[in-house]
Amino acid sequence: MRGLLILIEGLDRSGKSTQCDLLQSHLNSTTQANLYKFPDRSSATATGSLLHSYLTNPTVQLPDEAVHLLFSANRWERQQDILADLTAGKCVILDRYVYSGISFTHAKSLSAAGSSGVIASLDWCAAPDIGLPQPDLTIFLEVDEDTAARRGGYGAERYETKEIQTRVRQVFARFEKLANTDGKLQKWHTVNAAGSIEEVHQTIRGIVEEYLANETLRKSPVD
Ligand code: T5A
Ligand code: NA
Repeated sequence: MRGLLILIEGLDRSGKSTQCDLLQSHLNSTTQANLYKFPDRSSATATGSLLHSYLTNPTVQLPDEAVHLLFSANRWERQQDILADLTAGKCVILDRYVYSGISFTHAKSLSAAGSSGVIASLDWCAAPDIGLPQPDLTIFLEVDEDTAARRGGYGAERYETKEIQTRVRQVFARFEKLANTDGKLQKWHTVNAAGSIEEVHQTIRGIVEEYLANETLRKSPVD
């Protein structure tokens, strides 16, 4: 049986990476689990270092459309590895994925930070990711803006402004609404991430265990 593809999404500083690490350790005690973090800034990708400079250095200028395609390309660079892991029966945890890609570009195009003056529609934003492996479940970590802003390191990167974060939050809310009405969308679980690290971990474990125990919740085949 192929492995479970688990996506952890959320706003900046909602605790995604912390929770991905904890979930990976937990799953590794009984099965094999690999973690992919997007953007993948490592040398495993050709696009990672460019995206890292763009995010951390305000003097790096790139058209918004080009940046969007780079984020998608960065996921495509790991597509074969993800598929190989799943086929080998390993669980795969994704730290951000296509929903971050869509939300940030769309939100930015509506905000003062947008450089091109053209609104990037949700359909345009989603198009380059069509064909990537689809998660069996998405866990969305929700945290209010003030709590997120109090957590370490906030404000250091390009998109960590209140205007963009507020708009990103609105786009994510649309995904949640869609997930409840559109059978095509992967299962979406919103988790309150304002609790302690351990509380959030236990909630995530509960959701994932249900998918691991119930084969019918797993999409098949990977497409
Ligand atoms: N982006 C990304 C796009 O525009 N398009 C795309 O396609 C993709 C994939 C970088 C930016 O790229 C954009 C979105 C982003 O703006 P990133 O590399 O994921 O994306 O960003 P990071 O800075 O690594 O991660 P985040 O800011 O999103 O943080 P996390 O992973 O949500 O939070 P984490 O776990 O690192 O925790 C942050 C701090 O909070 C503490 C942690 O110890 C840490 O100090 N913390 C808690 N404190 C109290 N209670 C809890 N429950 C806590 N959980 C964590
Ligand atoms: Na992170």
